[in-house]
Amino acid sequence: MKMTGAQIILDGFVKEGVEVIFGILGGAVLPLYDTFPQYPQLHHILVRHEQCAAHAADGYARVTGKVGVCIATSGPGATNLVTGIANAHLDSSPMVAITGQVARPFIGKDAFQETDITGITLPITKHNYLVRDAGSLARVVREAFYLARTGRPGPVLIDVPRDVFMEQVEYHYPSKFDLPSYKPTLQGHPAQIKKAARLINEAQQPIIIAGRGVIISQAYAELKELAERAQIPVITTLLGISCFPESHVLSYGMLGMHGMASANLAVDATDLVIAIGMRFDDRATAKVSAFAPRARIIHIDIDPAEIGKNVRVDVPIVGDVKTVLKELNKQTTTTDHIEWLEQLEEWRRQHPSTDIRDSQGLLPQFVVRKIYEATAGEATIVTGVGQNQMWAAQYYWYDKPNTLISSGGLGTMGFGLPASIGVKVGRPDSTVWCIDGDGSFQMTIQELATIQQERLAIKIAIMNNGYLGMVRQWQELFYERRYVATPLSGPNYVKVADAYGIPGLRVTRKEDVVPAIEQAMAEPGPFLIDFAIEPEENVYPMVPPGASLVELMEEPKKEEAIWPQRSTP
Ligand SMILES: Cc1ncc(C[n+]2csc(CCOP(=O)(O)OP(=O)(O)O)c2C)c(N)n1
Ligand SMILES: [Mg+2]
Repeated sequence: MKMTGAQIILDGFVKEGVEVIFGILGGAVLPLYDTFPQYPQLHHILVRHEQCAAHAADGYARVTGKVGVCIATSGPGATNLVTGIANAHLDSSPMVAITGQVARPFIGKDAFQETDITGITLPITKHNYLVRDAGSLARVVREAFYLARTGRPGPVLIDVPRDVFMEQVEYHYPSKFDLPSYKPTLQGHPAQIKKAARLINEAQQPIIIAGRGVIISQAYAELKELAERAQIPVITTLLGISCFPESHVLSYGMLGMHGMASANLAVDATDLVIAIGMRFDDRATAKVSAFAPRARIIHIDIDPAEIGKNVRVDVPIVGDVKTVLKELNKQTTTTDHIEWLEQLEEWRRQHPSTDIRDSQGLLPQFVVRKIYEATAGEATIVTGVGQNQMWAAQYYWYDKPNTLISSGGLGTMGFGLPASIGVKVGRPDSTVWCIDGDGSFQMTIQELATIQQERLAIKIAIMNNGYLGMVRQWQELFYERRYVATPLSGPNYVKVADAYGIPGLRVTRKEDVVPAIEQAMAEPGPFLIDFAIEPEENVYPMVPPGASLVELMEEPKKEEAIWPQRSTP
C-alpha cells in the first residue's frame, strides 16, 4: 500500500495507541495537519504556545503512563518546544515530539524558519531523528515510541522535512525492529539482589528512599510489601511523593532542601539506605559529601548511568524497580525495628514540620490543607515552581498513587497550567487542582484559552504573594533582604479568567477559603481562585544551599534558632 509521509506518521500514532496530540501548526507541518481529518480517532488539542504542547504531553504521560505526543512547526515552533522537552527529559517522562523541518533541498541554507532542532535537542532527548526519506518513517515512528516508553522513559524527537510529509512510499508498519545498542536491563542481577537482601536483613536502622521510578514502574504494592515486611520507614523524593501512602505509619515524608526534619535526620542517622528509582538529585541529598554518612547504600535503578553518579553505592542493582523488588521481597525476612521507629517518631514530635501556625493573614499552608480536606485527598495536584510547589508537596497528603505532578528536575516555572491540561485529558474523572505561583502562572497564562476551548474542568489556585517568592526567600535569608527584581505585579486574575470565559474569585480572608474552594468544586467547568496569601511567608524546613541535610532551618516564628546548630566546614 502506498502512503504519504504524513499518513505514515498518523497511522503509526493510531497503531501505538495515541489518542490525543498537543500542538500548533505552521507551514512546515501543514501537510501533516491536512491529513488529520483522515484519522478522526486522533484528538488534536491546539495550545497557545509550543512549550505548553510539550508540558501538556508530559502531564498526560505522567498520569497515563502512555507516551505523550506533541507537534510543532519548524524554526520558532520547534525551539519553543525545547523547555518542555528538557523538562520531560529530566523527569523521565515518555514523549514523542514531531517537528516540521524545511524541505530537504533547503536544509543547511538558513532557509525561512530553519533551525537545527536535532542538534539543539541532542542533549535533552533520549534519542532524536532527522528523517531524510519517507521510506524510513514507519521504522522511525515505531522505534521512537519504543524508545520513549521503555527502559528509563524519556522524550524522543522526530524532525520531518516538509517534503517528506508529502512523499509517497510503499508502507508496512514494522512488526519487528532491531536496536542492537539499546537493551534495557529489567531483571536485577541475582547476586546483587542476594547481597542487598543480606544487608536489609542485618540492618538496624534502615530507610527506604523512594523516587519517581516507583511510580513509573507501578511498584506500589512491592514497595509496600518491602516496607511492611521489614518495618522500614519510607522517605520519598519530591517526585517520589504519592508512590507510598503518606498516611501510612511507615511514611516519613519527603527529604531534601524542603524535606521534613524527621526524614532528613533519619538519613543522617541511618545505617542502610535502600534507594529505589531515585537519582540522588542535589535538592534531595543536600551537601553530597555529608549524605547518609553512617550508611551503606543499595541503589535500585533502571538506568545504569545513574549508578555511582552522585553518591558512592555499595550494592548497585540495575533493573526495573517492580521486577527487582519482587525478587528482593522473596529474600527479606520479617523484622521489626522498634527502637529505630521510636526514634523517628520522637524526631517527628520534636520537629512537626507541617504544623500550621495560627495567623490573622491568609497562609498558603492553610489553603493547601483546605484543598486537601475539600477533595478528601482524592485530587490530582499539579504545581507551579517555587514556594507554591513546596507547600503543595508538604501540606497535601498524598495517599493515592501518582497524584502529585510537578516539575522536579528542571524546576520549570510555567509548567503547572499546561501540564494540568494534559493531566485532565489523561485523567478526566479525577478532580485536578493546579496549585500555582503568581509568577509561574504568568509564564503560561495564555493556556486559559486552551482550557476554555477544550472545556476542561481544571481548578486553579493561584498562591498570589506578589513575589517571585522562592527567590525572594533566598534574598531574605542569604542576601540581607535585598529584594532585587522579585516584587511582581500581575493583572486582576479574576478579570483575566473572566475574559477567557472562566469564572473565578479572589480570596483575601481566611474565613473565605473554604467557601471559595467549595464553589470551585461545585462548578462543572474550570474555576480560578486568586488567593492573596501572606506576601513574605517562607517555606520551612529549609536546608541552606551548600549545607547538609541536618543543618536545617525551621520556622523561626516557632523557634528562633537554626536547629540543630552545626558548623559548615
Ligand atoms: C522558567 C524559570 N525561570 C526562572 C526560575 C527561577 N525561579 C525559581 S522559583 C522562582 C519564583 C517563582 O515565583 P512564583 O511562581 O510566584 O512562585 P512562589 O515562589 O512565589 O510561590 C523563580 C523565578 C525558574 N525556576 N524557572
Ligand atoms: Mg509568587
